[in-house]
Amino acid sequence: MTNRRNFLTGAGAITGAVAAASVSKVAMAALPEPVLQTRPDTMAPLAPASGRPYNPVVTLNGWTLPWRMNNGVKEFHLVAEPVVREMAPGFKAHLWGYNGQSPGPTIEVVEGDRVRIFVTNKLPEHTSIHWHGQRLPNGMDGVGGLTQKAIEPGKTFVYEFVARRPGTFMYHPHADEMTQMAMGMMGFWVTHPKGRHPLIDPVDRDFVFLLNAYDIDPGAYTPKIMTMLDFNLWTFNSRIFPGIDSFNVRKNDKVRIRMGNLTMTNHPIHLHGHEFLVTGTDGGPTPKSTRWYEVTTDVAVGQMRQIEFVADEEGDWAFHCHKSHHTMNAMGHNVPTMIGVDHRKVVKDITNVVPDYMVMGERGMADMAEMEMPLPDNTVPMMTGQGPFGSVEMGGMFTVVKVRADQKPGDYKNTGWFKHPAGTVAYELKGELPAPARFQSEGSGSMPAKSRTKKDVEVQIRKPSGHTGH
Ligand SMILES: [Cu+2]
Repeated sequence: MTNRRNFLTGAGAITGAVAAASVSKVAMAALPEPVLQTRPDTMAPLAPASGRPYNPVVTLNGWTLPWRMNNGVKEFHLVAEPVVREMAPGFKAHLWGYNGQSPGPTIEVVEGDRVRIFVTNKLPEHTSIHWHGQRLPNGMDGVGGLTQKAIEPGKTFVYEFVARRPGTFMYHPHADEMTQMAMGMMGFWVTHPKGRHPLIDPVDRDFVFLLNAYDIDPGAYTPKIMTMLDFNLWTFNSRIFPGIDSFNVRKNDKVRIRMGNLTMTNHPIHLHGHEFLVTGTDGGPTPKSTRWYEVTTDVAVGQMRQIEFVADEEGDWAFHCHKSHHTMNAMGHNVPTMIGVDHRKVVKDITNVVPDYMVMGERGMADMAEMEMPLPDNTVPMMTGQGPFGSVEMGGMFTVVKVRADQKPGDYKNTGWFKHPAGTVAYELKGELPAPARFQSEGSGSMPAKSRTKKDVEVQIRKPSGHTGH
């Protein structure tokens, strides 16, 4: 993680070039300088330099957009443009986004703030921005064709409204939406309450990220935009495990995690080791009477959820989508299940024809994580990630909440793997196994058939389909 000073210094050099390329010098004077980010790291929270105070959020593998105050109005400048996003070390994607990254920067304001957002279009086609969940004048809602003219390439539009409702929001185009969202155009928005709010508790750490998905063939750089369901990269903020940073918190911190779903399927998000409450949606904070403890919450398409918990158990706690295919990276989907199939007899025949033939998945797919298979450039293994005890065998929508007693308040640094106290790790049993106690009812069912035969049924495995057995 870098500090704010570093990233502003780094962004400064790029800013000039963008400004010159996008708008004239005269027009520029009226616009706040666009701030760009070229790195995919989780940036330190951006403490408000002007306007009313609040406790800033931390964007997972992202950053918050600085603003300038102009006669009491908070002015932001978003630049819609092609970007290169590192999705994981060794894997870069050519996406579209805002201000150098996909997703775009998080926008943070305070309830009651008047906000003016300049949107410059540097894409090869027109765009618009819809401010998902906000109360605003209809003409500021950002639906191309319906509430405004689309923003043509090279043009800058201005959106202006008062952030009336505190809560968790997002922004995304409402013009050629399928293409532009498949390419990564989206961002997070948080409106902080203007004072103590009966339904919004102060927290020690407040994290945000978007659930998104891409279809990029192994070795390719650009997403396939026509894909509707069969995506192969399931991402938190356009990052895949092991490229997603951990949530680093101090023991007993009250933690809030806000997430929004801009994929085309639902994601049951699961936290290990703690129970949480869903304290808000994109409709605002939830009434207290509707809150109950859970360890998984489903985030449906186009929804936002904010969860809260007290991180009172030290350790490295998995945090992931519970759809097991969403914790995998790019893979071929047409792989037959080979578990339990004895390949020994056929392997010899096949290797006569295909010398490099390799038997996969005979004992499950875990071998895939360790196999040093040749991969094309610019991709990552299907399941990977080295933990302190071996491969984590994960990908996609997976990260870790690291709860540490010695994490300093306000410090978001990753301090490495948890050191488990002696005697608290699952261990291998050495010595003789006790005889298993069994019930006598195996296979009987709740209502045994009248004339059940004792004969074993033989099952033949015939896969892949299209092949006939012998
Ligand atoms: Cu999922």
